[in-house]
Amino acid sequence: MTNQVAKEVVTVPDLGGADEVSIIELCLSVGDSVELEQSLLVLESDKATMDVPSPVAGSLAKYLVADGDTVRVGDPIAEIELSADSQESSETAVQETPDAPQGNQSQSHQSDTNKPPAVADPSVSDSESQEQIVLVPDIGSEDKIEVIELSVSVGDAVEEGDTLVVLESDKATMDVPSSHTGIIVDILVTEGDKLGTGDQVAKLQLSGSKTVVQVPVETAVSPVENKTETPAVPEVIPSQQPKAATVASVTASNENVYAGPAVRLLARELGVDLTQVNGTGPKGRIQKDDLNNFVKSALQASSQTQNHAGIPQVPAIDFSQFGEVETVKLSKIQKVTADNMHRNWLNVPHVTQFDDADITDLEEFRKSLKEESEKRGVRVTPVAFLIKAIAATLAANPAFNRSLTADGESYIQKHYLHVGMAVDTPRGLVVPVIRDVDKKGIWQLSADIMDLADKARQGALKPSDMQGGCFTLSSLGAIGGQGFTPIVNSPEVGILGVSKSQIKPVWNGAEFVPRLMLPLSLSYDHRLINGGDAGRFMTHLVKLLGNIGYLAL
Ligand code: CAO
Repeated sequence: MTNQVAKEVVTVPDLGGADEVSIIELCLSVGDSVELEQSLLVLESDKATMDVPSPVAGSLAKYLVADGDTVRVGDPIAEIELSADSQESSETAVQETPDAPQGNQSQSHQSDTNKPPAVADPSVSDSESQEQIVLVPDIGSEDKIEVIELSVSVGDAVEEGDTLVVLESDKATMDVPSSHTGIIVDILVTEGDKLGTGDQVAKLQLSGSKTVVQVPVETAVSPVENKTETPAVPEVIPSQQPKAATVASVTASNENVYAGPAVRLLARELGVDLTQVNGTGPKGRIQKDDLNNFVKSALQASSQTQNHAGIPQVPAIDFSQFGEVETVKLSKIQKVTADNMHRNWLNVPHVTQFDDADITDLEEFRKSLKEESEKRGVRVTPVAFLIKAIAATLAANPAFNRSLTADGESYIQKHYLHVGMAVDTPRGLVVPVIRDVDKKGIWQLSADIMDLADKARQGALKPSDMQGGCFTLSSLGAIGGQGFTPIVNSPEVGILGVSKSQIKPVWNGAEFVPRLMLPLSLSYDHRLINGGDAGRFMTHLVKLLGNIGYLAL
């Protein structure tokens, strides 16, 4: 038993003939967990791109190279801290010391996986013919693999390296590239055929020798569901194929996507269509960062669409061109209010209904309370009567005391009567809730109004003070105005806007008489409230305010 963490140094595997290659992408960060066969980095020669998969599972201790470095076969490239499983299985096969990198370790592990064989059959040529037959190379298995795509047609001009057909097993997708430049004179397979090593694929017409060539297979370790892979020029190595390195997506496709297996795997996991992603790597190769940036901007675009519900955004304007300006940050309350208003405006189909309540008698009665109000230290304003009348009207019109469920399939009928009251504060608009209004008299309600309005202005309201409202009152009476259309405070379904009372001439059947009239505007959610419901609500409310004796009943 040892407490030491075993490590494996991964080296550059056999490059299939390439002398030196550049590192064009480090796929992981230090500390990342590494799965067996997960791409550690991407190498690129002048002809091909190769992902170097990890020969062991564990976590990335460090990279021993940097992006842009040039490396050769056997150069150490990364150090992996082995997981418990890897340690057990590596007792015989893996060297644990970082000081002794083992150039073939990767190969020993790789041999377990579905890879092209180490050595392909040599080319066979006939210099007297103009034709060349392309064969399936050594696919490292006795099994036959299905042709899933014919990438060319008879008559097509192909260049050396162009993909002729794509094969797919349950573990890998392989492109069979053309070994020479020429014209396709015959395709010797059809989609769905099962091919094995040495089977004929296509016949080329070319000027030169007749050559029967076994070309290397370009393999992607992970299954490639997205067939939109990429072109690049694959390296043709008649005598030897890459062993440990997995040649990445250097394959042709209609959509011209060029990305490595790690990026493709991530794209599949995220559901990203790689044809939509711009590659910023060499030859337009899609890097992990390209994918990340694509996802980020897609999320941003989607959140903007949600915020604006598909409505074109107001263009940003530089107002300083018209005169002196300053930019002031919104307070938290202002931002929350803006979000809530926008959400409610967009979600709730609003209708607003108007009426005037004759509060001549109400005001006379309220003024008669002045002396007692002073004794009690309570200020009684029309708002206390409005809130009391709203609760009574809600009780008589329960349709206004409902909320639609989020799925729109049901409504919640509330059997309590809590009324919210919009309060204008220097920090912004807040709506504290007066609870159980039906159980309180005008004195208590007036005290509650004063208390909550004070707390609101001092910023001392608790979140619970602003929750649970059934309906909202927005009274601008002390400020002014003849009427306005308030926005429903969803999930409530109704809100009453109250404007400044005025003496108006009212026809009593015989003559015009001066009466104190209070303008009311009732906005409602037309999903749950019909015009009839609203008409009944308003009529009931106007009746109560016109004769507060009813409130005592
Ligand atoms: N018409 C005429 N006068 C009115 C009135 C009305 N509809 N409502 C209240 N008043 C008078 C009262 O009679 C009182 O005057 P007196 O002291 O002479 O009797 C004075 O206005 C009281 O005003 P107030 O604002 O101090 O107290 P209030 O109880 O009327 O209102 C509150 C309390 C918290 C509702 C109010 O202060 C407030 O903040 N209103 C703003 C609500 C708002 O911003 N709504 C918009 C939301 S959506 O944008």
